[in-house]
Amino acid sequence: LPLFERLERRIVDGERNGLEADLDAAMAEKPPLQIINENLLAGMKVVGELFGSGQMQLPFVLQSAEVMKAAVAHLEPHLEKDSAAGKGTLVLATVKGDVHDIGKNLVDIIVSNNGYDVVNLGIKQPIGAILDSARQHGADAIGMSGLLVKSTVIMKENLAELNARGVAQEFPVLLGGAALTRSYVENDLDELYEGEVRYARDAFEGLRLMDSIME
Ligand code: B1M
Repeated sequence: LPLFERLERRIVDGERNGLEADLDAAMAEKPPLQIINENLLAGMKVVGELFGSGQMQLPFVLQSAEVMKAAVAHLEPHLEKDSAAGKGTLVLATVKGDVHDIGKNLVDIIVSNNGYDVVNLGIKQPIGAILDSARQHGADAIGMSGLLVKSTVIMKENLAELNARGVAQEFPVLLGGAALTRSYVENDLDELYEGEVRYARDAFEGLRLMDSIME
């Protein structure tokens, strides 16, 4: 297979051997961010489709996820970085009950490479822990990621909890993850949150929203 198709295929097949050499060759052709967006994420999309249609079993999905993570880790030091720093602080987590973190970690990379401090709390984070961290770090926004349909319900509960604790005005909330839709966030969730709640389709929209919050 040609190089870029092979990279996509590596994600689908969970094939790690020779990954770094292929990535280095790819970086000679185009910027690392473009490799992530055009080739690696394309592979993850295929994995999602195969898994969703029952043609791929969970252990293989996990292998694909591991190759994806290794690939991003290899590219990360080569990503372009904005020399600005201290633009603001984002506390970021995958919500309670959800282990998916590839998308969240991409948000971390993109936002932190563009001048923000990101406190990445990891996966399965209850709202209490997220709020404690946001207070401790004087966060400018809270970011929650979730990929399960169940997580959209958790996000709703989390927003209600932030309302109840009286911190909604203090913490704008960014939400992202494949189970969400823009209309669910902007219509259903926006209604119930007393502060600002915004949907980010991808890591770049997350960055743009941080920029608009800090304006
Ligand atoms: Co899971 N899984 N999984 N899985 N998995 C999905 C989400 C699923 C849609 C697959 C499917 O059926 N087609 C399905 C959910 C169905 C549903 O809820 N209705 C599913 C399921 C069912 C499950 C399990 C329940 C399976 C099981 O155990 N029987 C289980 C859940 C465990 C749990 O969470 N409690 C499970 C487990 C796993 C693995 C561990 C094997 C692995 C995750 C490994 C890891 O993350 N470390 C995994 C994977 C890899 C997937 C798919 C295939 C790929 C997800 C991914 O990494 N995509 C996924 C299929 C899919 O999403 N269609 C699937 C790439 C990533 C870059 O995209 O995270 O969407 P994403 O992030 C995007 C944007 O959404 C956005 O930016 C990113 C791009 O720039 N974004 C944000 C994300 N968060 C953001 C936050 C922001 C802003 C933007 O601001 C705060």
